[in-house]
Amino acid sequence: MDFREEYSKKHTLVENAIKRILERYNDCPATIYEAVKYSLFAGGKRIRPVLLLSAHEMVDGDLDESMDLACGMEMIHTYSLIHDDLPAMDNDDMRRGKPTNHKVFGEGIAVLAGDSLLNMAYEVFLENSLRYPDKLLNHIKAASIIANAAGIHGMIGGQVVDLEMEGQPAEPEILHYIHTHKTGALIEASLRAGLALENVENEAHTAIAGYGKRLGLAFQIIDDILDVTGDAAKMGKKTRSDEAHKKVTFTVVYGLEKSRRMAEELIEQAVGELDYFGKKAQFLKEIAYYILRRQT
Ligand code: GRG
Repeated sequence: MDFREEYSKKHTLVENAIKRILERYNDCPATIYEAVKYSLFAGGKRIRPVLLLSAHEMVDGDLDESMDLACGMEMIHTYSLIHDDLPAMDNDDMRRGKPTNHKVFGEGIAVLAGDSLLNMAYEVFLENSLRYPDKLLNHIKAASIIANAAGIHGMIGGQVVDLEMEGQPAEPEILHYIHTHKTGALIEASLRAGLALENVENEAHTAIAGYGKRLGLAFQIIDDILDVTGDAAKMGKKTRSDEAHKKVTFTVVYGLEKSRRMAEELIEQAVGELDYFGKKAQFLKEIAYYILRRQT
């Protein structure tokens, strides 16, 4: 199977699984159901769930077992985007080519839609773990990796520093902290959680974390580059938004060319980390190159 086919197959599996999970909530108040559904199905790339499933598959895991974790990860990601777009944060009107959640449903409902998605993720993790009593510890470990990465030691910590640093002089160390936490943490956690579901050697955990850290940072460097050079129509949101918010970014600190080179180097190193897994790592290696050439 070629890369596109494989990605699209996993994307569809995630799409269908999220739909099935959401149906369990269709008896809740209609407004919040619609608000949650609107952002969950606004056309995301589903990169984090695809990474989680692929890491699990690489160590011979059964995708039925990791699917709910993958969907929960996408719910956490979607919540973060809804909240990030709010007037109190980045105040963005468009996301994925559509009006942002608060533009359609109002700020109060958008806050609650984000909260609902975050809560839903942990409901899904806990319910799923009960289906695997023999592997309860693996499931708790995987959920705990994700919870940690989404919290103040991870994404929220990065977002706080990102907000605080707006308009401040760009220091490389702070930039690194923001990017590895705000964006990198969930990407790395997706991969580590996929592995945590199976009992693998310590070297495997080290290799996947090495891959995930580099991939996550490269993902955000590419995001910084696309914010300057990307096509707003293709991306479905305003470009040059970092400049407007006076954000600390790689392109500000290192310039476009050096940022691109740094992303390329990180991707090569990330791919190298996967050699540990031999041929089974082929798809994750290809995802790394996909991230490097992404236009959206
Ligand atoms: C509000 C707690 C909280 C955190 C927000 C994720 C985030 C932290 C802010 C988003 C700001 C942003 C656009 C960062 C760039 C990297 C990023 C997360 C891009 C969006 O992810 P993609 O490209 O989006 O995977 P899709 O739409 O494909 O799901």
